[in-house]
Amino acid sequence: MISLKSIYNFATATALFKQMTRNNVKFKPIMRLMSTEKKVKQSGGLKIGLIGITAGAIGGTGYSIYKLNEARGHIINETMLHPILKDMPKIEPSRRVKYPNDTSGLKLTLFQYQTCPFCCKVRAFLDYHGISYDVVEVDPVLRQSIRWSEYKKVPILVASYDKGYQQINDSSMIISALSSFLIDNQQTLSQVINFYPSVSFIDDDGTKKVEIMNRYFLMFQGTVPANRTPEDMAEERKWRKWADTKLVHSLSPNVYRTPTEALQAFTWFSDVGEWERLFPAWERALIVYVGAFAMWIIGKRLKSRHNLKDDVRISLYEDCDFWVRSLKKKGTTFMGGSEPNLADLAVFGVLNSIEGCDAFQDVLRNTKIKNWYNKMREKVTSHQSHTLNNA
Ligand SMILES: N[C@@H](CCC(=O)N[C@@H](CS)C(=O)NCC(=O)O)C(=O)O
Repeated sequence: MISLKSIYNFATATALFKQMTRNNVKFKPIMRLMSTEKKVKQSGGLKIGLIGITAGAIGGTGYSIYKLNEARGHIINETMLHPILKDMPKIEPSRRVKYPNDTSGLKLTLFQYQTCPFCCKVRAFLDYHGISYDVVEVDPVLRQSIRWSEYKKVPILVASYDKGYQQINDSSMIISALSSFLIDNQQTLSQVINFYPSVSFIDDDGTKKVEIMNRYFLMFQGTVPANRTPEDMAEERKWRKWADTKLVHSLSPNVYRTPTEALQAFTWFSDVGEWERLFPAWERALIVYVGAFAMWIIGKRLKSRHNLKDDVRISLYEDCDFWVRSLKKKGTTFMGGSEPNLADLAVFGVLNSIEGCDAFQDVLRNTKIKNWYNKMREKVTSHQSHTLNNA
């Protein structure tokens, strides 16, 4: 599931428009008023001219200063992106996932949407390694349960440790930081976080973007695990990035391809996210119906933004086949060899987020991914407390 902020904006814009029409706000008279203002009598031409030049000079200087400052302000060090919280946000978990063999020593709370591909990646990682965690299911439209956070996307992970509560944002960063911490436990979690500085910048389209440096890198202060080589770690990073920047973009246009499919997807999101138990009926109905409608519209825009084929299913099949072909070329069951690595878990997590949608059944029927996917499912759901320690 993709940014439901857009749904919220869409809903707000619709409400605003309705209110304006209800209040009889008329657009034509406003335009007429603007044109009559232009007809101000041209008396005292010289005086007006001088005022104009002065105002222009002041305005121009101000604008130049603003532009210069803006250029300098393009890169901002976001030191507070992963803050240490003094208190745990006071929100009851929606459910607790407990693995009896968990030896990580971590106490984690995951703020998530059950079917967000980025959240599914994090859960695939935690479940595969048998690391226990609490879940707070966030309402994707109102998002009250992450109001305490300046970062407004999910997943957000809060890890409790001796000095407080470490907030970690961004799925890939969460996975890299936890892996690094668990493999090389000479370092504290906060020390690990320092390896992932963030910068923000204003993108060409004027929006603020945040880039987390090194987010696909594992960081070791002590020894590098004996079973890893620089080449296999580079390959793992490459596929993790592919899952985030390529595969994930095929999902929305496929899942929300028609109004019926969009509604079917949201009905499934509601079931697995337990929206009926967690949210009031009106809120659930708002998310399902407004969400399905808005995402059906937005899905079309995403299709052209990410250059998907006219028949969007083909793009999704091609991505899945590309992954399977690469595995075949490697000649191993998983990208990680005989056991999944972070690349397998990322691709699995992304696809797992649409498991209840028609698009996923079509993928199983029309590509060769089923064999790998089912093996991954078995690995992830067996929670065997795979040790991450440096062996
Ligand atoms: N790079 C982030 C992306 C997270 C993301 O975009 N999450 C979506 C949900 S699938 C979200 O929270 N969107 C809300 C918004 O954009 O305001 C990650 O990997 O965690």
